[in-house]
Amino acid sequence: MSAQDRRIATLAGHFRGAPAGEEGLLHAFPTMANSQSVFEHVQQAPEDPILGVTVAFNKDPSPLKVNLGVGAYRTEEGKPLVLDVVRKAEQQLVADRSRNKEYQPITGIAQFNKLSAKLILGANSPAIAENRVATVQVLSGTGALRVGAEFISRHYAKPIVFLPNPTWGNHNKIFPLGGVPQKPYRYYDPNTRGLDYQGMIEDLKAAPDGAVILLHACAHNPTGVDPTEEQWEGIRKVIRSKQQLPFFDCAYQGFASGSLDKDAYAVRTFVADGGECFIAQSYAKNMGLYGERVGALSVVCKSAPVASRVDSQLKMVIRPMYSSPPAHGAAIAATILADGRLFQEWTVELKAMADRIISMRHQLYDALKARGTPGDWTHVLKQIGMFTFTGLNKEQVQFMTREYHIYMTSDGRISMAGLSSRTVPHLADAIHAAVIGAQRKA
Ligand code: PLA
Repeated sequence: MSAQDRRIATLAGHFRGAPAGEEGLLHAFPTMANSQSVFEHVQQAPEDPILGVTVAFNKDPSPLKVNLGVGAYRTEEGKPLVLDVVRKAEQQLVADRSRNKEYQPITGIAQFNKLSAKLILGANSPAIAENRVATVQVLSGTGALRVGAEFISRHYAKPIVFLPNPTWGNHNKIFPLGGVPQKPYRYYDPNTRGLDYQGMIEDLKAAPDGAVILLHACAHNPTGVDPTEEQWEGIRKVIRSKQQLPFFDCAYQGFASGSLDKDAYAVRTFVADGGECFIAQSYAKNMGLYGERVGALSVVCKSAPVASRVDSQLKMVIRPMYSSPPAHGAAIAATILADGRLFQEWTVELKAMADRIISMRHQLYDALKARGTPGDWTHVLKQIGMFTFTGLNKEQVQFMTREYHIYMTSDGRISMAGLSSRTVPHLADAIHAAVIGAQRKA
């Protein structure tokens, strides 16, 4: 028998079935077809409170449906927007035959990192000039928070984070999973629909020295309520006097006021005092690069040698997590940030998005006034950024979804960026009916 014949004979033996005695043993393996799954006990998880709204929206066949759940910008025609400047940058990249698809360094595109730090800290930032900012490219804002949390849990003496109440629903999952337990601090006052400044200051004072304090750099999500410049100054003084560590989540730079510099105010005043901080930046909203996952994490340190060591340890967090970040989206952002003309074009398109959102605020406010909807709706005008925190409760939200096919998060948050002149009257009708209905019940 040749070697090949022997192998064929052995194979044929396998087809005839295992020799007696081994059969019982095979049945004992739980992965066999007739046994139960080893995952039988796994419970159906609930949909995500924000992204699950889109899942429900997609299933609704009604032509009236409007998705005001996720914070994603839409045009007046209700369509997703790819900025012209992004298309231009993308074309440049595609035309450049010298580009390849090699792995990126663990911390991403060096030029993107440099320009991201400059964007948030300002062109004349002494911290940048002194080389004491460690910036790494990460998977959008979420990735920045997750990498930052894990770094803090490994290297920071007080790994506990205080989050505003309420806050973006993913914060209180990201930090504990990254090894940093969380606690709330008072932020929003439902009675005034404004900032509970006194409560916030008291809670920061009561928080342990050295604790990490998460701050929304601008356009607080979900409330749309930001501190004034004087209030930021008071917050900064408390945080610095207690040697707490500010962690800025900056997901909406340019989307609050329409100006990139104005929206960086809070971060820049904290950096100007010479103290340290973390900054998570996302290009999802301001460049409309949502699905490209483009973001940066910066750690502003006291000295260049510390920043360099921090950078080396950020690599130790990233490498076993996802090895290195994707190239395409960050290359688009870097192309825009590096080219004066493209940068200028970007600021114009960004301002147009911010302005359209502000005009939606006015249209919604006017539509509610015109209907005589009970209540004070000035918060629709006053709140800042992508969202209005309407004050509608869970039942009212369910009613609006059921009767009007308007989709929003159950906390009453609506994405103003998802509205258009065409859909405002429909939303105003729905809010009006929900408010009147609740009054009748009461
Ligand atoms: N931080 C805040 C405050 C956010 O609102 C969001 C996104 C992120 C970070 C993360 O964004 P990124 O990872 O896409 O850069 N919040 C959205 C989307 C817009 C979401 O929930 O994922 C929202 O609808 O709240």
